[in-house]
Amino acid sequence: MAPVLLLPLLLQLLFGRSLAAYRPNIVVIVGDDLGWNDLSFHGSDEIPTPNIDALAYNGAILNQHYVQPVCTPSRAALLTGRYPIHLGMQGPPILAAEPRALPLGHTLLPEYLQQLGYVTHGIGKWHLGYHRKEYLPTRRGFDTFLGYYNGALSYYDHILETTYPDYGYMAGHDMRRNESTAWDLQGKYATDVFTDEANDIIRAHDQRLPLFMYVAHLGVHAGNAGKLLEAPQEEIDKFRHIADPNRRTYAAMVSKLDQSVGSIVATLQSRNMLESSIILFMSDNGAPTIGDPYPNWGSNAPHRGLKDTLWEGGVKGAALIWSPLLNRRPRVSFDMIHITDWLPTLYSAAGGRPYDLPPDLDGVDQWTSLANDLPSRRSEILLNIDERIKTAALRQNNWKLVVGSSQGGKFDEYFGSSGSASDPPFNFSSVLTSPAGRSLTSHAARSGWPVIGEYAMVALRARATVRCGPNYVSATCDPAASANKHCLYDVQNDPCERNNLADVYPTVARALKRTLVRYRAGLVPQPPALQQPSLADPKRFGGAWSPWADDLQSSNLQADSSTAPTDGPIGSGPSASVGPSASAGPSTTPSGNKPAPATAPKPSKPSTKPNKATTEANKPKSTADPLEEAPPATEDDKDDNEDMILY
Ligand SMILES: [Ca+2]
Repeated sequence: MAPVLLLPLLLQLLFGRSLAAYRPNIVVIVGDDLGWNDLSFHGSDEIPTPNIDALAYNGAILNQHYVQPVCTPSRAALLTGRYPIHLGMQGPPILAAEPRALPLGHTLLPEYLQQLGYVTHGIGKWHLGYHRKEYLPTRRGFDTFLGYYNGALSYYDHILETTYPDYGYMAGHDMRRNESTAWDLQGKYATDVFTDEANDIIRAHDQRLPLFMYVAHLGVHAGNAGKLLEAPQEEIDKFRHIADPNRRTYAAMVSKLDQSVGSIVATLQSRNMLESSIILFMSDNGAPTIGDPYPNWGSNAPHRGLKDTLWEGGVKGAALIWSPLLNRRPRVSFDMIHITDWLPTLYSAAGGRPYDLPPDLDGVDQWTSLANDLPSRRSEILLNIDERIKTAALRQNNWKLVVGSSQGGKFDEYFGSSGSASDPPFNFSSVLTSPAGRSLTSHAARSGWPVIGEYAMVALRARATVRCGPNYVSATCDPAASANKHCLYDVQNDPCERNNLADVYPTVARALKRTLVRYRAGLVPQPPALQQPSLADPKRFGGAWSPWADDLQSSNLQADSSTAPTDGPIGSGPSASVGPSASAGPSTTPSGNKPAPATAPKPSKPSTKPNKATTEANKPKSTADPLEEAPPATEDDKDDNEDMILY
């Protein structure tokens, strides 16, 4: 940390000015497994989120923001600016006893911001590997860290439990202050732990330096079996209008997350730091409404699918951005953004020079587009390719191709609460009187921005609410069962993925498939899913999950369990988890060392031309038949089966 902090101080001495004067504070808040329909600015009255809504209604609601289908790949994409297929991290989340991590050799977002003089703080979930100390957040760009290394834990006792069939039950504490175990925080609700840490950091921040704070909440991920959902009883009692007791507790967890956002915004305002801040809020993937072992009763309605699927319910992540640096706000943006874009976008917003970043990043600098409401610089997003479970999806302009199906298709339907007529009607004045609302109103009054009133909020909310549109096709497409194993949707006009147009527009389907095949050529295979419960067992480390492989050579990392735990995360089931005998190709090592460069050519960078399709998304929906909007056939339409093999 010391050499990094010396640079800005040296610059201050040389130029006699504060770096913070031209580098905005950046606060990224991530909700875990938070459903699309569980934020009230998307239209549901069931769970009011007035603080998050206040940011949304005063900033830009990002309604075409795509993430990865599960935790680890999303976080890897966020911090590297690279598609997980280029990291070998396109598969399931990292398990507690698995010697796997985000490969070294990639500069992470906090490291880039350190280079620009930022003080960097990581709070909450890491989930990018910890079996060796070199993979810890404190070794990868964060000056401080308060949080946990694994994917989930119980909210009060901060314990993660897991059971391996060949080994048995394991449990350990997983809360760290920097690299020390934070036993003193046991018993305190995790969302409050992270909120208090964020507020303490803001209060103590030296405003001569720019601040980067990554708040990766546990909320609203499920905890351990037997106490999946936990919230303070007084919070649960606010949601008596919700009949399902699990959904009621989930609502309280969302509410605690919302209050955390409000508290952080208010603390920034109390120190007059909002004026120079960017606040980005997102969910890392869709909610796992059902399923084992971590269902949370969240809702992605009206979208199809849920966490761990490539349907919109899994990968269209709720998101918003607020900043005085956005010149056109409030607004609802329908421009395509992918989670990989945030690294170059925030680096650019921080005053970094785009050409200082690696030219082969998958993320696109969207800062100018965001700040000035210009069309997205993207017309294409690779949503994922998982070569093990044989799934893939691509978004290109208004089209989306879905290939294969995860979890045997059991999450391919429509799940989750749509809200209910019996819910109390949404109270817009609660947005204005929330801590975030009051802070933003105060900030607006001081800086000359108009204060957003209830009438404007009603209009923004209506615009941000997804409506499924007409149903043209009677049969639901099942990509695992259909003859050509893919489904094609015009998601701009059919956001609920009900009308499979693959047979109507085979030309379009082939073109998207061809693009997927080109991406597939550059895929870094997933490393073997080793499991080492006997080495990782917290009993060896005083009861805390801790790095366990520092004394081992990579060649000695051998699986001592042939199967994944019985309570592994979604995506770690038999179809996604293999023993060491399953070769993952020669280019990666089980210790997570940097993969060898892929020799296959990468697909072209996303187009930087203005995206007509997404520009037009800002206009009212056309009632015209979307079937008439397909591009004309080309020479490429001649099928070329030998070139269309994905797996
Ligand atoms: Ca997640």
